[in-house]
Amino acid sequence: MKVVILTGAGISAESGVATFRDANGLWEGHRIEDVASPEGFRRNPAMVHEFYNRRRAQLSEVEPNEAHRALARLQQCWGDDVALITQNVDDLHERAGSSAVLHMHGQLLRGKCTDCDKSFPWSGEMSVDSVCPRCERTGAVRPDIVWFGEMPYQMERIERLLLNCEHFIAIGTSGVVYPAAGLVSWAKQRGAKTTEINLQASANAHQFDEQITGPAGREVPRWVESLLG
Ligand code: BV8
Repeated sequence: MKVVILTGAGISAESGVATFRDANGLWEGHRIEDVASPEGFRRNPAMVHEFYNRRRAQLSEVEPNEAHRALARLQQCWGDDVALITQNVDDLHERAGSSAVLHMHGQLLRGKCTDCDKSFPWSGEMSVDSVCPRCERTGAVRPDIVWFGEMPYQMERIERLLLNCEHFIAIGTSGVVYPAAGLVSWAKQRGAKTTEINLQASANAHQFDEQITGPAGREVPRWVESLLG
């Protein structure tokens, strides 16, 4: 049974991490396009660094919830038959015990250098004066996050996973951002069963065979128990 899981901000909501929708397109008073785009970063790098520094710092104040832990259990029981793709940039899946998490939109706890193009772990503050740990250039370090207009990570790997996927499940995502929101139709084309767990129907709910409505913290453990028996 090949299961491919895609998670979004809704799986971390009960851990206290703000979702994009709740922010109504405004995170901490900033427009999304000003803080999550290369143009926004070019225009005002200090503001974008501050925005990500606050979110990176918040990671130490939040904990994984029962939904993250249930997916880690499923991975432990079914091994490589389960693939976990996330749009989230937090580390809650890893801290719940998940492995091989595919962060298609990057990670808060990583930086990358616009000069040498290397990516590296980064846990503290980042600024326009940060030094690249690989090439030692100053002022070329940015969050290793996929911004709007940038190519998501690991798309070839994700396409291969969907080729022989038997069950695709989307958890806590509004289904408005592509190509992530398009994964369900790739899975359907390959004959996979498609399930969505969400508080409410997402923008692409019509593409799912099964809709499980409710908070991820309650519904994901139930779904995992239904698989593990
Ligand atoms: C690309 C990192 C091309 C940033 C993110 C016009 C039409 C279609 C597409 C486009 C278009 N114009 C531009 C595009 C492309 C664009 C796009 O799709 N735009 C949308 C807005 C129209 N996409 C891109 O730019 C992507 N790149 O296309 O590149 C390309 C090709 C070749 C070469 C170069 C480039 C890149 C997109 C990635 C952007 N980065 N994140 C950061 O985090 O700081 S996106 C970000 O928002 C997330 O990662 C996620 O992907 C997305 C949406 O967030 P969700 O996770 O879905 O969360 P949201 O808040 O929206 O929803 C929460 C859901 O949870 C809700 O449904 C809610 O009901 C539910 N929920 C809440 N609480 C709970 C719950 N469910 C269960 N339990 C709960 N307790």
